[in-house]
Amino acid sequence: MDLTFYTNPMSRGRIVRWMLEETGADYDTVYLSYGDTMKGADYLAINPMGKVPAIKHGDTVVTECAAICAYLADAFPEANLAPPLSDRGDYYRWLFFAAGPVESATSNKAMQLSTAGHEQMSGYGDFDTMRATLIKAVSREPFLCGEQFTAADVYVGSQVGWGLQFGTILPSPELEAYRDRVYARPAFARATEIDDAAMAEHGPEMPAS
Ligand SMILES: N[C@@H](CCC(=O)N[C@@H](CS)C(=O)NCC(=O)O)C(=O)O
Repeated sequence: MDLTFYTNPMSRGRIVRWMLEETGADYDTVYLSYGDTMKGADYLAINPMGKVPAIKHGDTVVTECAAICAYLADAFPEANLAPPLSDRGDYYRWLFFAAGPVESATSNKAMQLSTAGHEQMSGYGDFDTMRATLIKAVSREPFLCGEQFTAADVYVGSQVGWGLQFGTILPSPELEAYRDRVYARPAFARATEIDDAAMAEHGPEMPAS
């Protein structure tokens, strides 16, 4: 089955590139430009949000990084990136925790938005509670589900790594140690090399400094 990856090298697409490299699958990459081909009719037919990343596997389209990571783990079981069906509690829990509470808390932090006074209706309550919960999750060693590295580590590890890099998550020894453990994966190094190399041709234009 054909597998196509829609991305821009400066985007959350890096998470999916890492996951694709973990699976060992063959795939084609289609690079899209911000505000241009990303909002063109051809790509809007794939993702009406006009956002990257997305994948097309045969006739199946998947968007949303966390969903793509979970889908690829199931589509390529030989890569062993999902726990057995009977043991997926932590896997689903932390994958969805990162896609919902962590993603919205870090985005709000970057935009200097606070949930103060609205904690009970906010999906992540307040930032510090989200962070303390994340620290507990990553304190299980070596990975979120124990010995097995899974798609949840690709997604949660990316959220942790980006949060520490961009200052939206205050460091802690547990978060840094977890980031180092997951970033040591050879597939992470391969994915980073591919996307770094694609930056000159396909990345967004940077303002001259
Ligand atoms: N919830 C989506 C977020 C995707 C997203 O916001 N992508 C950004 C790049 S990191 C994008 O494509 N922005 C372009 C735009 O909105 O025009 C996911 O997890 O995949």
